[in-house]
Amino acid sequence: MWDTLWIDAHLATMTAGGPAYGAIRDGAIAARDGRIVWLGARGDLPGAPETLAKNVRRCGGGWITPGLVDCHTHLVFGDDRAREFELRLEGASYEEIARAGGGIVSTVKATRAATVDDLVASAARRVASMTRQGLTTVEIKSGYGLDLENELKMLAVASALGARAKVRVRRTFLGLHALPPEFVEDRAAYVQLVADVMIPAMAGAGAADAVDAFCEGIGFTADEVDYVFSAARANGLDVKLHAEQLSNLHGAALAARYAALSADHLEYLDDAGISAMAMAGTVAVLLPGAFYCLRETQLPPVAKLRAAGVRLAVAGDCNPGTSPIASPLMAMNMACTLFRLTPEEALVGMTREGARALGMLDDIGTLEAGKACDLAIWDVREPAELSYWIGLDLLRARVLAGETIEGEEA
Ligand code: DI6
Ligand code: FE
Repeated sequence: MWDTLWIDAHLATMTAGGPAYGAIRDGAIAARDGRIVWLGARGDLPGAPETLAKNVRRCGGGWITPGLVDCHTHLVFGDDRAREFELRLEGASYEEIARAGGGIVSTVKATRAATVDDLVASAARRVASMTRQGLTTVEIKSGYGLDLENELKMLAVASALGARAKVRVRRTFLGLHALPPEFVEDRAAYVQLVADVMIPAMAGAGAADAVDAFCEGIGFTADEVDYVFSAARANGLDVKLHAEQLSNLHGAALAARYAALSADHLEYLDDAGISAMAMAGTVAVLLPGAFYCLRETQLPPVAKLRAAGVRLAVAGDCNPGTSPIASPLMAMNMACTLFRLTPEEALVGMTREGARALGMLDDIGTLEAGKACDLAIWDVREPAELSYWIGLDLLRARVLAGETIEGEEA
């Protein structure tokens, strides 16, 4: 007997190669022990619903998608940067503010001063907004501690959020985010500390799942990233990279050389970077929220990425500086409006490709028998509505590992 069977809904399985959205109209999906054990057309159920499952949930004729997967966030941080938002509206650029000691470094000060409890409380509010939009997996980066103790503190907060908000959390160590104030005279020493001390400590403690870096004029050079990536690999950690966001330092090609899970942002990506990513199977993570908030005009080369067969994920980049957005659906809307993704690509990007970008596609990201039963159940008539509406409450229920966490099905 199954634990739970959901009916009266269409399924957007998000599997590739079949109909749009991998749709199964008038479908049914069943879970046992937290995993999907059966899905298909309701007419193909092997018996009457009540004879098949302990709980039968009716979904009002809406759509069931995989729970949303936001594969790139920095949602743990102290304080906020509303003041910097005002300065930018008065004409200061993001880079000017960063070079003047504001920007990321100001969040580092606030994050170092915050306790674990402070950080859990402020971040829990942001995660709650996201789970109310069907989020079941989120990646959370460190990068506002910039010393071992505070980076570990941030990753511990990330883990605590998973249990508290009932989401799956992937933790990424972003040591090369900004140069901490105490190392301004000696960048090489900081890069060495990250590679030779912090990464082995993170790996030894099982504190992080992957390593990221900010490869940028105001961040770190490709050589510095290269050095840190070899340490990550030597310690058995996956890598990913903030690449080509504000300029082209050929970070995506470097990431591809390390078979990175993803290269993210990519506004200034060139043709060589696209081919390298295609060859390596590195996912392109598009972050339209940062593009929007920075009023960027250089578009990522979406059509060329598509043509080269590079997989496209969409993520929120929730952070206090360039993307104060706690809404995966808003990121999907922006991916369509600003980057010209189709609504189907946007949803694929926030489910299947987000999961691939986290190395979790075997377990989540599509509706398939054997995967974790993480579902978002929506009051929509067509899945395109998920990218279409702005600010409308669309979620009917959220299911994590077979358990209804939020909302209710009759
Ligand atoms: N790129 C971004 O958009 C964020 N980090 C990064 O490497 C910005 C983070 C911040 O401004 O606090
Ligand atoms: Fe980011």
